[in-house]
Amino acid sequence: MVFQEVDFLKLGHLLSQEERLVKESVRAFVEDNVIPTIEDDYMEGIFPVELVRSMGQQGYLGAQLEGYGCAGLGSIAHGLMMQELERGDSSLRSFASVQGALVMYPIHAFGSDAQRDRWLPRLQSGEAIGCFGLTEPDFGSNPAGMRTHAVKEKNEFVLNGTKAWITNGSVADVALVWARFEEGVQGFLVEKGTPGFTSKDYHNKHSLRASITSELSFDHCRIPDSNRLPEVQSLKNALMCLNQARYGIAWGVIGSAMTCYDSARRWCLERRQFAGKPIASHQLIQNKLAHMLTEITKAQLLAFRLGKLKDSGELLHEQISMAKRNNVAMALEVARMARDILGANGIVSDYPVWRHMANLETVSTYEGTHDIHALILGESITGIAAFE
Ligand code: TGC
Ligand code: FAD
Repeated sequence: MVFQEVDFLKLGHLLSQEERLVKESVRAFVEDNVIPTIEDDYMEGIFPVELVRSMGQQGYLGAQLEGYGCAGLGSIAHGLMMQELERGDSSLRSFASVQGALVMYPIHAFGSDAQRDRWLPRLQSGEAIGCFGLTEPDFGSNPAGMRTHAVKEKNEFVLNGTKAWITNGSVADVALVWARFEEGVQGFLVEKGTPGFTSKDYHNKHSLRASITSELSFDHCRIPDSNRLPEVQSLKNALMCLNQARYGIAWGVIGSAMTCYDSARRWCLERRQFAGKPIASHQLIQNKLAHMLTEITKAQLLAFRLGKLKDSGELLHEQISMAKRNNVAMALEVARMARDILGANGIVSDYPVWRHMANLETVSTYEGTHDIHALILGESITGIAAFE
């Protein structure tokens, strides 16, 4: 079944030729390589790792960066890429977010020339996989409390601690691990096979089932000085990485919402109840469709404006918080409404709705929960931090 574009305000008219091409080519990639198999992968709890190299070849990894083989896309094109990947499944957008925004971006921005030369081309092509370890079992929303720490011994750092809920953890060739060192927080590149570095996957997830999530442990791992990101000053550098990923999420979830809305619209035109009329003929159903389309359209406007601000260098992290918070909540609401409209069929894997709905529960929690983003906005409005 061919997906019908959701563009009520004709925002497509505002796109450049390059932006349109990016959207169409990622959409075709997802239609051909993801949609036919993703329900099975999801049900079996498998990340389609074979897609990583193709995503690299297509230029989807670190596409917002310049050099090292990266596509150097503008922010709107990059956002549309995330939208189309997430229309397939949040696991693909998540993979691209972690690789591009949380691993390649910090190496690009805060790494040494040697680190950039060693890792960026391989991460861009998908030859290597990265992961980002910030969260710990006891410190999620408040990473500043982290216990993972590094101690300097001659030309090495000795790293100890545990990171929790790490996307790509067990398949990563390199883990960017944030650890307390003396007064500040530093970022370390911990390579696969480093003695004392182990990982264990979570196998009991009801959400993001087509994604790998792992716990990472560091037991007296010896990390050479050359694997510390030299330009990192503090935890603020880790928060800067989150901005890049949250931007991608604000766009990505529009893809999930679009496909749920499209499934519901088609379904209610076909499904007949009471006097043989399609359920689409009832006002209550139409009210739901009107609400879904309006909320998707508002989210598109928000994402579009965010992209323009990002390109002009004016984007504030509070603005990203507003868009991440609003757009994920919008997508979750649209997915739940679509689930309702499909009735019993809303819970089976013949339709993409339940999978997106369950994925979006994670997306609402990771990269700053819905309420943490409210507090970030609250601090921006009042000047008072209400986290403690
Ligand atoms: P706070 O005292 O508020 O700030 C310290 C300094 O950092 C600045 N800052 C930021 N700068 C850039 N970008 C941001 N997003 C920033 N947020 C804060 C701030 O202005 C200050 O600067 P300065 O110059 O005054 O020193 O720091 P805090 O430790 O109290 O943190 C506040 C809080 C709660 C907002 C922060 O900890 C937070 O964002 N918590 C949420 C944690 C989170 O989002 N974790 C995500 C883990 S990674 C993940 O989930 C990957 S999922 C996979 C995928 O993306 O697909
Ligand atoms: P908590 O911080 O314990 O929050 C629990 C609840 O309390 C939430 O509702 C929250 O809003 C609320 N709360 C917390 N503090 C306050 C407060 N001050 N005021 C009011 N309410 C509050 N992390 C990584 O570092 N790298 C990854 O690759 C990664 N991938 C992930 C993949 C998946 C599938 C999942 C589920 C998570 C992933 N995470 C990752 C972790 C994610 O970032 C954290 O789950 C998230 O930051 C929230 O932390 P927490 O789960 O510990 O919840």
